[in-house]
Amino acid sequence: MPDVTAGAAASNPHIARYQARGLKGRILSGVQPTGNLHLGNYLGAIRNFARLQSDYECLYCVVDMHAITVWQDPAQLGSQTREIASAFLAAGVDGRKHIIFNQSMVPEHAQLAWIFNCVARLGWMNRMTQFKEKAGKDRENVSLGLYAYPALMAADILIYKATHVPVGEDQKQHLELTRDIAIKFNNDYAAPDFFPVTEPLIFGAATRVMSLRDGTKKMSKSDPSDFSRINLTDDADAIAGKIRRAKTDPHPMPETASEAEKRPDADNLLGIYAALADMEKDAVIFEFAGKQFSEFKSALTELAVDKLGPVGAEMQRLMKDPGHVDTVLKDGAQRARAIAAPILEEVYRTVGFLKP
Ligand code: AQP
Repeated sequence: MPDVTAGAAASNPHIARYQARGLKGRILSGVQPTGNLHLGNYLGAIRNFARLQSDYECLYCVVDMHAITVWQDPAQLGSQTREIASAFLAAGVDGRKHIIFNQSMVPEHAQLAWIFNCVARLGWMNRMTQFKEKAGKDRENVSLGLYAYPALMAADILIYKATHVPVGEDQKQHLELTRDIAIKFNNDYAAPDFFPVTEPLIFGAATRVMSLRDGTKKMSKSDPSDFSRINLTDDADAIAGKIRRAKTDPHPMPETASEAEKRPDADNLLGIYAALADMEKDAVIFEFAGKQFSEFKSALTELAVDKLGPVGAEMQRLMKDPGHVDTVLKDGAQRARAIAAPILEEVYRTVGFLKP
């Protein structure tokens, strides 16, 4: 694991506090329970959650309040929430040592989000590319929540004064907004260093996994084609079928990194292979240079089944035991509130709200 915090601690009193305890900081990260959890979510975020837990104090959140910024069937949302919590556990996150919870069980997130709605500027929100992509041409008809989403995300992070957030590349802009909100709050309320200026943790060979049907488009839960993504609950046959049908081009495998970059579908599959095998992409390019895609796809299938099979099987096992997952979430929420409530109290005092 790269020491991405090196150098940051000296200028950041929040990080220094954790260093005194032999840790690198406090992490908060979340995943939306919007169904179809996929390889991108796993490689870009969830797998890293487990890898970071020996160096950081971690809070991992199923962000159900973010999920309802687009319509979610109430009859499905509970099981979708348990699915994400099961993925955290199956990926190896220790729910006793760290905190796994769902966002709506900790009302302090929404309370701080309102204050951040009043700190963030409209101009900042108007620049958010994810909103533009998700709203598309139907802007007038999307929810206000979808527009305000990044302010809630800032609250998710800062209600715990988290110092680091592991995310995929697509969340980088939202993280920058979180930093802007923290800086503006600290300045506006003359509270230097009240909120940390959170550092993103974006690392690995697959920080942006692309669709298997179109190497220029992000792999996403909401893509109507199930063949565009590998779901974490896919069995070996499904994984093999999707990799076999993954879009490629008529040439043999690329021979250099610069050649791969010009061939997005091949580049994406090479990145997935590198991430799953924990190899540098250059080493994978070298290994398969000039070979046929069929040979590479067989090797990728074997690797993907080997690495994802146990995670998917453990998720399925946990999802058959909803009582256990609910206990993990409830216990996590209680421990999360114990951290969040005093921070919100400080915020309210700083803002000038009277106490009840
Ligand atoms: N394709 C991806 N490659 C790498 N990382 C990714 N993440 C998402 N897609 C990729 C990372 O997964 C974490 C959880 O994401 P999320 O579910 O909260 O929201 P999202 O980014 O909106 O995910 P999707 O799959 O793209 O959902 P839809 O289709 O609903 O928009 C984040 O850390 C994210 O970076």
